[in-house]
Amino acid sequence: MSPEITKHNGKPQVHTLRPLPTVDRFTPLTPHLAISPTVSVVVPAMNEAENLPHVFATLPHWIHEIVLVDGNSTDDTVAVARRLRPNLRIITQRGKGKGDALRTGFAECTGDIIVMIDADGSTDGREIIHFVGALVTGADFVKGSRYASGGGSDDLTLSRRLGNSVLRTMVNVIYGTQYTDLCYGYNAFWARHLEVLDLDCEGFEVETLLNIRAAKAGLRVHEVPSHERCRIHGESNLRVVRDGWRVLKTIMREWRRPPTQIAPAPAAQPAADQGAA
Ligand SMILES: Nc1nc2c(ncn2[C@@H]2O[C@H](COP(=O)(O)OP(=O)(O)O)[C@@H](O)[C@H]2O)c(=O)[nH]1
Ligand SMILES: [Mg+2]
Repeated sequence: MSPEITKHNGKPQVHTLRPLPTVDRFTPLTPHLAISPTVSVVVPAMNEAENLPHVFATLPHWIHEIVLVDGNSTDDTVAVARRLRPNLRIITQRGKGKGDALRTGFAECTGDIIVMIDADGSTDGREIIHFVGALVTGADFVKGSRYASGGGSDDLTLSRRLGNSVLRTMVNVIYGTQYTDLCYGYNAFWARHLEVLDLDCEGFEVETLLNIRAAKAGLRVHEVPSHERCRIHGESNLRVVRDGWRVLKTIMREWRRPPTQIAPAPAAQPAADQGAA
């Protein structure tokens, strides 16, 4: 490999360029973009039988696997899911809550990238490519944001908007982040970061915990605009006061907890790989 010569403080520096790892398989996402990592989508679902056909219809064909974590649904969630996608992996959650469901689902994923998406029709699978695009171009963790330019929500009530705004400001001040959104269920990350994210929560505080742990671990967090629609059928399981209180407790508890160290990055990061050894 020929050396690259650059100048630092006027003195020539000789670097040997590190070769890119050979990749033997690419999945085309669009006529212009193909990627080598595989993508798992985790869908927590509790009584979402009526919504699943809409949700699955938006998922791109190039996804490697869908992991549906059923919260002991009393409707036909499992049967509908199986009928729609016979290859889908269904896991029945042992514990309770969305956080517990996601933790269970993440542990079962075999893909390189994990995307979390809701089963109520509020999150659009056609946006997954934006999350994956940000990850393959250098991000460690990608947050969907309803407040970023181009994002939005049809589903945020005034109390949720206020709560999210106060809690997000607290996180930004305490953890030095610049998040525009906090409690949003559409996020994606490299599976290799599961260890530092170290999920250990039960309920709707799960997104807050992921966002805080990603920041504390020094992960490169990007936001992509996302549009949240209203849930199509059924009612939200979230209770503003109960779950807002859980989020607040999580923010304070994490403040005292020592940061989790980032694992050394493997050679899949384009920015690092193009650099000098
Ligand atoms: N497996 C499982 N999924 C859950 C649980 N609670 C909520 N969910 C799912 O998490 C997603 C978001 O929940 P939702 O009630 O819509 O809350 P909201 O989006 O904050 O209003 C939906 O897909 C729910 O089916 C649970 O205890 N277990
Ligand atoms: Mg919802």
